[in-house]
Amino acid sequence: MPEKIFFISDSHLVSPSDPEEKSKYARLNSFFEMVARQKASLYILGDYFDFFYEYRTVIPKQCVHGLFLLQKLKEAGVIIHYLTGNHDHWMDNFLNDEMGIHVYHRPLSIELGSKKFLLLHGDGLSELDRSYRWMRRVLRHPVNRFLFRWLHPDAGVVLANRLSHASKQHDKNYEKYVNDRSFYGFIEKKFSEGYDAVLMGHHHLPKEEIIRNKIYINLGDWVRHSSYVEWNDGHLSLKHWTLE
Ligand SMILES: [Mn+2]
Repeated sequence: MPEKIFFISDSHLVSPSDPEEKSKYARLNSFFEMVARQKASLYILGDYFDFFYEYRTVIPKQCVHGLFLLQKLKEAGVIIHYLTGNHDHWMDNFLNDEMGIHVYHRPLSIELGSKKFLLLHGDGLSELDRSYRWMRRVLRHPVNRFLFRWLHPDAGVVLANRLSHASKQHDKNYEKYVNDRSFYGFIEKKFSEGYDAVLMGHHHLPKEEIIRNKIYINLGDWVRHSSYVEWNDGHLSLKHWTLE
């Protein structure tokens, strides 16, 4: 049987007690059940959680339900790959070591059939992300990570949720990316380096474009679109999940 693979990005999970989250958890859960039934593999291209921080001993409560969904997938035999996004700068080894999820902190190159695919989250590529680039340096800086670790988690998580909320305001409408082509230079460069397809997320806008016979796909998100990509029988297709 040919290999089946699914790709998703940007579910930005927060606590399921948040009323707006209810439908998202239900949609993801039924999508994951389908992935498990198909015995497929799953690539998550970042920002699965809206906030994730690895304390040495503490898991933020608001991540538990999302981890539980991943654990169910693992137990069903699904191989999960996770590429970190701009909400995952503080992810270390927990998913890898304790849950058997393959975590990558860099763009990932894979081969399917005879095609070469580049997978990445996509943050910082667009000119519209320029102000974010310095923030990324601040967030990733080891001294800041160290300081954050020594805040009591109740204070740290509240602070992080505020920051995340602020960055959401900043990204208020992802529509800003609709006509943005400032990152296409990067994509074209990857095509000339020999990639046949580039898959990324971050823009929260599902999009599929053929450029010189090669494919650029933005996976969209699970906040509004429930969009995903399926690799089946040698073909990539961008689809939308509806509750079963
Ligand atoms: Mn993102």
